[in-house]
Amino acid sequence: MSLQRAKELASGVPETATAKSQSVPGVAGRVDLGQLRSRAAGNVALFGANNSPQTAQYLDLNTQVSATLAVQDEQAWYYVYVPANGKVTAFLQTVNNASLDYDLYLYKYNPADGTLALQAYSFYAPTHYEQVSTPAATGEIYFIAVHAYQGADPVNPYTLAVLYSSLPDVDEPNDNPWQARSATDGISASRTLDNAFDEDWTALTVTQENTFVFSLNTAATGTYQLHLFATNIHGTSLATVNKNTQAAFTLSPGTWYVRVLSLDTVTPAEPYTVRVAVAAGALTDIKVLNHTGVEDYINYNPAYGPSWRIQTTATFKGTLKDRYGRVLPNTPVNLAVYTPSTYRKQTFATGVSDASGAFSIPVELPGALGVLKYDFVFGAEHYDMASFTLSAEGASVGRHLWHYAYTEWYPVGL
Ligand SMILES: [Ca+2]
Ligand SMILES: [Ca+2]
Ligand SMILES: [Ca+2]
Repeated sequence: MSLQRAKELASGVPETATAKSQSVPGVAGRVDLGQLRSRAAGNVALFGANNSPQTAQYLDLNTQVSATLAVQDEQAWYYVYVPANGKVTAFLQTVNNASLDYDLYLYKYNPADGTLALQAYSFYAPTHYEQVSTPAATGEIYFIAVHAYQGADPVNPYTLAVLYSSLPDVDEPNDNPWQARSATDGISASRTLDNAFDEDWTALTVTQENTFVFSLNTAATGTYQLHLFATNIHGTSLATVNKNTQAAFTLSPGTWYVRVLSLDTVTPAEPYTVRVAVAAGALTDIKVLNHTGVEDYINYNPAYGPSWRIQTTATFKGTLKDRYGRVLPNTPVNLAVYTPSTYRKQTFATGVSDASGAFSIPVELPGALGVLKYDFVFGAEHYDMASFTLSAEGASVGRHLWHYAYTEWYPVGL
């Protein structure tokens, strides 16, 4: 297929994301598929324009067609046959003219009674492409309507492409803002881009202002991107997050839109994960418990200041809060403990904060060598310098540790 989509749009005029107030074009009467098939096999010119469901033009999946709409409110109808379970995507490259507004509709055909049921619509502003999709099963028939909502151009054509893909993810259909999945105060999803046109939209409701960390991770080789929109879904996104990176944005209460797509190729079998989560402002009340009987918060060396004494089995505890000091539940916390004097320089562990923002991460550490010693009257405690880092959603805290090895007791004099 040669059709290229303009995924990176020029700056648009701000528009709102609310659906237009126009009513969906009426579907007059029922469709007799037998008549449609004879029409497809015969001379199309005999039957006039395909401006109603009853005169819809058959399209093979994974093909495209270019045609014109001559007058405002005219419709052009097409239908496709689904050979196997999967997804049908319709993509409309509209006429590039700011005074024209074409829209796109997708209907499911009911063979029992010949009626059409609306599955999806796409109502972008002028000059923006339109796109809809639907999960589809073997043998089903879908109808597609192109509608000249405002203006028409009898000379310059639109181009309609209809694609079939076999591996849609479970959150489909979500190819446009009107088909978006809903989420509140965060997104955590694993999805795929099942064809090069696939867009995965989420409508994110933010109930209170906060800073959110956005990330998009995938092993797919294409140029996968996450785009953030406010109400202007028609123009340039407010922000872009490239795959395998993260960024933080402060969002006010209201509805935001998150779109994931690829600028070039997709790997349908390779999932991506999209995550939007409240950014951590601080990790507080940190303490390190030690289960081997050396638990203490002491000062072996005034040059470093006091810290925890650990041995081989320890638990790191604390509380995660957002930038406003509100506890941050259900958030992954990563622990790294550095023991450079031992055979294993780094030990990693993870936990998740509970409903109170509290986390508790147990970790097994290598035994210390005891290259340093802290003298007291009757002996010396041998230890190594160690350190840790706790991090979560953009915040981190770290400190040195005393990695206890053993106690050497001096001979008691007579
Ligand atoms: Ca439109
Ligand atoms: Ca998808
Ligand atoms: Ca999608």
